[in-house]
Amino acid sequence: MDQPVAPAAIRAAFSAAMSRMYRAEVPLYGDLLEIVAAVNRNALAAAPELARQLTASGEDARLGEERHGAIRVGTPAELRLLARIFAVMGMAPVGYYDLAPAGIPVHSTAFRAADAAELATSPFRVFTSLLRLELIADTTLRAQAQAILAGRQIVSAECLALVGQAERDGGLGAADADRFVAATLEIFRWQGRAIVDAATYHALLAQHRLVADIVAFPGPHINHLTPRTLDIDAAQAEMQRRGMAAKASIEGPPRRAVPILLRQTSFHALSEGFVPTDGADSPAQHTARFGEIEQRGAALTPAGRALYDRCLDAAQQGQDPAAAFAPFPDDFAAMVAGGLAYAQYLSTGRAGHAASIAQALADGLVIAAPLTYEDFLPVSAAGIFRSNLGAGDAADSYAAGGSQAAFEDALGRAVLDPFALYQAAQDRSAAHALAQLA
Ligand code: OOG
Ligand code: NI
Repeated sequence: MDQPVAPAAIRAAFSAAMSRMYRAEVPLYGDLLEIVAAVNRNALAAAPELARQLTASGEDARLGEERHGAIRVGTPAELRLLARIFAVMGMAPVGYYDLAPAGIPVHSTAFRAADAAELATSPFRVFTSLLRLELIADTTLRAQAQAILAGRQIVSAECLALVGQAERDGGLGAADADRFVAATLEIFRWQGRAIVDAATYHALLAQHRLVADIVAFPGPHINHLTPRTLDIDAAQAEMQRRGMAAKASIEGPPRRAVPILLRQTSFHALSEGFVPTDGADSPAQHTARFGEIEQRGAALTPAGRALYDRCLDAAQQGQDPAAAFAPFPDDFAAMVAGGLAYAQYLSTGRAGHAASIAQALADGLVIAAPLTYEDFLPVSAAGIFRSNLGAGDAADSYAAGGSQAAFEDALGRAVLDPFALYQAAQDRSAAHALAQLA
């Protein structure tokens, strides 16, 4: 093999290829990219402090390239295959999301880069959901779905061979990396055809729209690709001004001086024609794919997350959102002091020595800045799923709770703990800052 291509470079190339493909498939995504680019330019111009911070942390470079996708698979074997493919791009499964309480018969993880340097090069993430067929009440339909899924092959022989080669040789050379990106892209392409007849499609749809979306098609077509905006309120206003069918409200915490976690909004699924196996000349319509934008804020510690969940709960009980979130300090220093948020330490450029990060902070040698939240939120994800299913589609909730153990069994490995990753990033940042002062 010639020099292996860095997994981060393959990931960045794949993320860019995915963006080109989705833009061609869903032209409104191109409009979203334009809106987000303009809003981000304005936000940086209006907030020099934010601009300085993003430059110091290296995040300004990744911002224009930053996006997450979402896909849904039908079987443990498909999930494991995707895990191997994402591993070639340096992406590992992080976190566990149970969507059953929201009436969505899947559980999920996010494939993403795990450490800060890798995230800086390419933060591309893919929210990946596994269908829980055991939650499908109709046992005949469940068996039928199982048989359909058992018969499909979502990955080409070429892609499979390249993954095997990467695993064996510890990477891919430049030409093979290009072939790998192209072959992997095909897995997620919308093909405009079903692998079932029209009657089966409608039976699956009647069970749950998501079941039809996962089972009736040749593979896990990408269902949205989400750019990151620095001001989601401005982006949402612009979406509405342009007449996009944006969701009425933004998921996540209300607007704050110091953004936390994740705020998201989407516009509704498009209706796309497809051809069932028995209806070559009478295309049917499927609605699954949509547009989404998000604003990312500070990663929270377990204590911060618990407080956030309490505030969210109060808001969901009907309390005014601003009042519900009032207990959460809206000042980064207070958040760090209260043990609510993780930090990264950025040099102020002043020379000096410090024995500890606390002293370096006190002496003004470094400043603490938020570590960006790289993950997802189950409540927000459920809202995104639901808004794109259509009213009446989702059951209120499934009685069976989720099971991380069952998910990990299907995946064939444990998912990484996001809190541990943020803690490690904070610790490394502190050690690095102190070493630079020494
Ligand atoms: C995934 C929904 C979750 C997000 O941003 O929270 C998600 C899906 O609809 O498949 O993408
Ligand atoms: Ni999403």
